[in-house]
Amino acid sequence: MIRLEELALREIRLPLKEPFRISSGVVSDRRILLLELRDDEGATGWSECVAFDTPMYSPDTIDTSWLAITEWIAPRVLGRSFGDPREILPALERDFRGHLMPKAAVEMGMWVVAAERAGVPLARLLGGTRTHIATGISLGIERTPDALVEKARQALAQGYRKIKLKIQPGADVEYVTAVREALGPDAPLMADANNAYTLADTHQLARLDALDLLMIEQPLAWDDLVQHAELQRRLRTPICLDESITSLDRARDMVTLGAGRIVNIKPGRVGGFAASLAIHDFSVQHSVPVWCGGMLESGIGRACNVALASLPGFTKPGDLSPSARYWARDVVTPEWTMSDDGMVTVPLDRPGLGVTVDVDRIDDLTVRRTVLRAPGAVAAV
Ligand code: OSB
Ligand code: MG
Repeated sequence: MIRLEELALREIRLPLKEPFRISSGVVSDRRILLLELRDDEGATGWSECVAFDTPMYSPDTIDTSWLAITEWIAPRVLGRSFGDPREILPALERDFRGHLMPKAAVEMGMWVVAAERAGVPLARLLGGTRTHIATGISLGIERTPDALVEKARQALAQGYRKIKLKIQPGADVEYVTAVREALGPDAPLMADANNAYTLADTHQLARLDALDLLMIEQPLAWDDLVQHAELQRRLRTPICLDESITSLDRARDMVTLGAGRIVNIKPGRVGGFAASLAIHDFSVQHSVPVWCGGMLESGIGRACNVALASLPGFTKPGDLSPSARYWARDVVTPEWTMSDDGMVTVPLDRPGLGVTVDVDRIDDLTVRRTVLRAPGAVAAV
């Protein structure tokens, strides 16, 4: 049983060490929406909304998410009893379209509170079995192939188990070829286009087949499945869907249509943990490999991703780089780290997120905060 008494929203600004460029936009000063939750017995938890500043990845943004939580999501959960965190998303989905990222932030926060209350690590509550998770890095678009080669070389030397190269027309075959030649035939490379192509580019994309990539992520439109199926029939390289998979239904459609062979699960994109678990279970049943994507999260969102990625079906390395790849200083202690052989350790020695949220640091970074309470609830002292 879980009953939320209080939900606080905060926006923090956390500058990335260097701007991250994808085909659809660039992120430099990360605006992050964090949630602090408290239940009727005083158990607390933190969660992160993965939306960006602008709708360049999905329709959600920081500002629309803030509005959606305060106006429509919080009133559906505050003061209401849920027997199981799996009941939360259905309650948020009824006659309420879209806004999956803020829905996910609240839903995941309630799982964190449930884990705290039960005294178990979040990874265990979700059904995770792995203690260490193979880690990949996502490299943004660089000005020249040489600049990308340098970054990729460093990543391989650091131990990363998968290197994802962001591509777009004009920065694709030449760039990936340069990296393949520099790193050798065994380097675990993949590409991510973030919707930069159309079927008219099939010939260019098929040239990537010669480069032996693990997969190509979301080459076509962000909400497409049918054209990806057409493209997959003409490519040897497996297509991995990211943006297009917003629910279990879309994962089913992917399999039905042959629109892709691998799924990138970002819990923040699909409405939270219950939907992620459903997609995971479905994918395992259908022998579809899954892995955990990233959204340049702070250490709080990263804790959620690491917990999810500990499930057995997450058989490919996740975009779970350590804190130091992104930030001069993270908002959790200890910060997230990676071993020399590219593994992140699942924190199983304590309940909830498994890391301590540095509230003083978050206070320093906060630019706005608002507290919502259940009807009749009393403010915490
Ligand atoms: O498509 O996975 C993506 C970052 C911003 C927007 C979209 C994506 C990404 C990443 C970052 O690939 C992965 C990470 O968090 O390290
Ligand atoms: Mg992607």
